[in-house]
Amino acid sequence: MQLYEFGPTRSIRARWTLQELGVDFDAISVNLVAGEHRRPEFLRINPAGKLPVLVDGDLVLTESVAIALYLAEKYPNRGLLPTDLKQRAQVNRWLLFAATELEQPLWRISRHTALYPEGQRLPGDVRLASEEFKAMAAVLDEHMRGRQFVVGDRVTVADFVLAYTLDWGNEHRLLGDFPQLVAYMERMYTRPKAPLRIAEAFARIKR
Ligand SMILES: N[C@@H](CCC(=O)N[C@@H](CS)C(=O)NCC(=O)O)C(=O)O
Repeated sequence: MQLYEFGPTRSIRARWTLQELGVDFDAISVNLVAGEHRRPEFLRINPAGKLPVLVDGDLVLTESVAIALYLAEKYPNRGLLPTDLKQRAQVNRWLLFAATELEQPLWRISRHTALYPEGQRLPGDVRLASEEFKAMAAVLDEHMRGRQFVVGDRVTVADFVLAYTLDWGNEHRLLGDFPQLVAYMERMYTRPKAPLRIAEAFARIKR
């Protein structure tokens, strides 16, 4: 398997799952800062020009959450997905919650604080998105009361996706009201196979 990735990005969700599964893979770094994702050879792999991409034989898979799910399903005996249908539905629920309710406001904040050209950034949208993120973080915070993992009593792929997404929120200093979420995220990142935190991965970028 090959993982096309770039350190501090959503690639972390795929790398985390691969590392927890203990699966061998070739890591191919595509430097977004240097614009390598717009080169024709990468666009042939993902015409959207985005990371991560997993290649497994003839399967070329984009979308970080789909990659994490595919990997967990490919190795069912590693137990990263519940076998019970209702628990599995809850895993899907939290994966989608991460990718829509939590991530979308974070993506807007990242774009309007760092990615868009300065003249096109909208501080008003950063304020709105911050409030929207916090309202949804409060829902997860309440859910996590007394829990170690987001679904059931063992780790699932939803924990990796959520922990990375919370780290992203932490980068934007949005977790201040949620010490329980900070504790959950930090607990997940102390797992022996956890990837680098976003800040650490950023610090390692070769510019
Ligand atoms: N929904 C996609 C989003 C992928 C995405 O936007 N990746 C970013 C890095 S986190 C990227 O490659 N950006 C390059 C660009 O948009 O030009 C996923 O979860 O994989």
